[in-house]
Amino acid sequence: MAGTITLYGEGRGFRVAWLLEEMGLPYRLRQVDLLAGVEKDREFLAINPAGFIPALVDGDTVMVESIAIMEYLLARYGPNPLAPAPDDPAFAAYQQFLHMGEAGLAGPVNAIVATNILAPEAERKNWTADWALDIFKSRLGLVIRQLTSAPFIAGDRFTAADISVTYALEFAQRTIGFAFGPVELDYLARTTTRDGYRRAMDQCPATKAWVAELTGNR
Ligand SMILES: N[C@@H](CCC(=O)N[C@@H](CS)C(=O)NCC(=O)O)C(=O)O
Repeated sequence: MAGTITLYGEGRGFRVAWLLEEMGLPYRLRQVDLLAGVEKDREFLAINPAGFIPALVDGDTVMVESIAIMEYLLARYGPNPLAPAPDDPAFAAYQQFLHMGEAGLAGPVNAIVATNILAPEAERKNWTADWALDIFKSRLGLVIRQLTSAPFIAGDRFTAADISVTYALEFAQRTIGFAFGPVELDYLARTTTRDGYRRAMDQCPATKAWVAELTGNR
């Protein structure tokens, strides 16, 4: 029996909201304000004692890790064309880029963002942050190579791997001001004009306000 789906937190929770919108699954978003101090949010800490977002509650199921949550939803409420089946020629690229979006792109950017915001002034410029940026750039090279031969990251059609990678590219734009070339910008124009993306943005007020602030549209 399916339960009521509750998504805790925006941030990478945007990936999950976008997927839920694309799949047409009902859910509610429960805000988690990390800046206000997650230690004060006892209800959320009972869901994720480690205190990071996003988390998903679906009936008795409790999960963290945005990519794992996406795989759970696609398997639990699938099959769905957003997740190519193992016998689909797009399957290998799908799996690879679904995970690379976090492990090779957004994850390394996290280290740079934390350094820029939280590290003592004298420690902001350091070898590890430069290394993390090099990792991001090298994986981005694989993304660009793929996108020069196909409109979407796993091939001809939009999949959940595009949600993973699009989020990562926008995260890098918004946090470290990473400047992308025409291939990536054309790709972002394709993925972020989808109705599912717009609906997710409407459901995620903190993300929407952040983007508006960055683009001066307040
Ligand atoms: N690999 C995790 C990363 C989660 C993550 O870094 N979340 C950020 C916000 S988007 C966060 O909660 N940071 C605070 C912390 O990690 O304590 C995922 O994909 O869900």
